[in-house]
Amino acid sequence: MPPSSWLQAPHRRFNPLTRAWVLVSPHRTQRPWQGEVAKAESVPPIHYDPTCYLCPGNTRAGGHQNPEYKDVFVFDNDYAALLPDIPPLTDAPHDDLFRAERELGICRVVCFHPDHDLTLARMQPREIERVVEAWSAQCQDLGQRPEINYVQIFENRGPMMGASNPHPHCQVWSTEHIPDEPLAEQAAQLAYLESHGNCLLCDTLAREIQATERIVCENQEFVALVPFWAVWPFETLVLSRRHCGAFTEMNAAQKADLADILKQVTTRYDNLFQTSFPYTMGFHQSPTDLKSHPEWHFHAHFYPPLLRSATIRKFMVGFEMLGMPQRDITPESAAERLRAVSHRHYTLEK
Ligand code: H2U
Ligand code: ZN
Repeated sequence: MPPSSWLQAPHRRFNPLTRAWVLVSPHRTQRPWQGEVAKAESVPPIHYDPTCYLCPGNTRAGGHQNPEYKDVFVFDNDYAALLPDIPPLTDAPHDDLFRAERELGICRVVCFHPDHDLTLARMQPREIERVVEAWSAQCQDLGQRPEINYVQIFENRGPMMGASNPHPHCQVWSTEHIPDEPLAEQAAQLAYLESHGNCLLCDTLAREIQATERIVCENQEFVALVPFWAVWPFETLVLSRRHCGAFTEMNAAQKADLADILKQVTTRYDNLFQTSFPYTMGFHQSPTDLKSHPEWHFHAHFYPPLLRSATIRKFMVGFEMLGMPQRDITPESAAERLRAVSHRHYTLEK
């Protein structure tokens, strides 16, 4: 095989952000598929659902009543995975083999909009900007608490990703310890800064802009791309053009453009298979541990499970569970497909 054909040959790619590898098998995209190809059924919109725990004015499962909110509404999770006020667990095992320690935290839910039927893709940019403002305010509020050292914001979109409710919302889990994923990214970014004197993601973005083939969409402040090392078929990384560490460091222009790029990415996702595209999305940013973190570059990860249609998903099983992640379609062809679909939401075309 000539050396230039590496893109057609099975290969592995390195993710410098997590320092893990992904196996790419481009030759397998030709293999026959006899599985299901059905389109997801569309259901008529419900703007207010009297049985929804998140709709304005309704009573939540925990017994609290939601206000008649008009834009964004934040509340403490009624079934929080973490609690802010537990004493140190002095009786917990703490040796080389069995180790447990306290994890303090605060969990909240952010309702994006009173309309039960909306999604980020179909909200107005100004409305998404209010959500960005709310995320920033949450980071400010939670981050200033001495017991909180990391604020993780994430959205589970769609039942395929385990979202418990279609009402547009996300979760905020803030913790005493930095969780494993951002911790691994922090170590890699710090090591890169120390060895290269530059930011890892600033350098990555410069290379991606030069290469162009993995870029999906962009605006003045942000670029969305399928990273060279993407694991999920249509995974994207949303990178701030400026070296900025966290929500709390963003100016008004950055917040407006973050709202815009989130709408652009989610619209292209929905248009790909003409469905409300499922994903887990979240932001990675510097910890709130009062230390200086010049290594941190703010970004969002979109991890969508769909592979071939509105119902056919990629499973991380078998070799992926026991060996390492693997993908068939290349990140370059995934980016090409996301670029090729309209920037206008398909529901507006009808
Ligand atoms: P997910 O859709 O990503 O599961 O998020 C919904 C969260 O909302 C979930 O963590 C919380 C659940 O605990 N929730 C409440 O706090 N109160 C309710 O009445 C319903 C759901
Ligand atoms: Zn609702």
